[in-house]
Amino acid sequence: MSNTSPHNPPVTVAAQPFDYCFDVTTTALVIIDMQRDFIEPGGFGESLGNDVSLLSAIVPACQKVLAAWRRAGGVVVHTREAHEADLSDCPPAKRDRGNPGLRIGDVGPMGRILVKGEPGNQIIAELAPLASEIIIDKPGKGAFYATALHTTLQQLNVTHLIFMGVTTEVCVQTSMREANDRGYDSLLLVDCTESYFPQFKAATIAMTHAQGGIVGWTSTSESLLSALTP
Ligand code: C5J
Repeated sequence: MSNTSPHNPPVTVAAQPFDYCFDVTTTALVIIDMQRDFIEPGGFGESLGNDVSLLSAIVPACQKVLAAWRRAGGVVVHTREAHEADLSDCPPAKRDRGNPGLRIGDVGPMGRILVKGEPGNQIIAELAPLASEIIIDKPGKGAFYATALHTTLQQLNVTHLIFMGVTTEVCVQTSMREANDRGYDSLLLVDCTESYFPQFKAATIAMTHAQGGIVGWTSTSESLLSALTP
């Protein structure tokens, strides 16, 4: 894919393993699964036995990046891990695995776990999508599996993706790998993604930019913000 359009000044972000260059008009900010189910008590994340307070710490940095990206006029994509009410798109193995306190589709404090339209399935208020922004409901961990994301991005001539969201080693990493295989150049903002397991986050960041950026690039919100407003 081409790196920059000849009509727009490229933006260069200090990143690992080397600078990440993009053009705002061909780049989307992709915010993975910042939904109440993962960030707030009573949702899917907590039902699996996780400490959800770890994840809410990234919200202020995500807000700053989202505000700057909106000012720059870039495409914004929000994803939600979300199943149909009849769970027809939820493989039994996904629902049955482990021993969660609440399974996908069960009724919890924020409605049915990981089901479309339920209160817990909404993006947190701090990062609420604007009407003009793209929302992708995804039945899998990856944002490209069984969704219109790739087609939508192709229609918008998007070639570069900047990732934020949760959890780093599950839905974020899976989506970045899917993007990589489809030819996108992806950047992960390390202070705008979080895991319930710090060691998994660290490993994901390392394996993303290893081997010359085998999956993509990593950087910080500060580096992106200073590159957007030189
Ligand atoms: C998980 C996600 N962790 N959004 N989902 O099950 O990463």
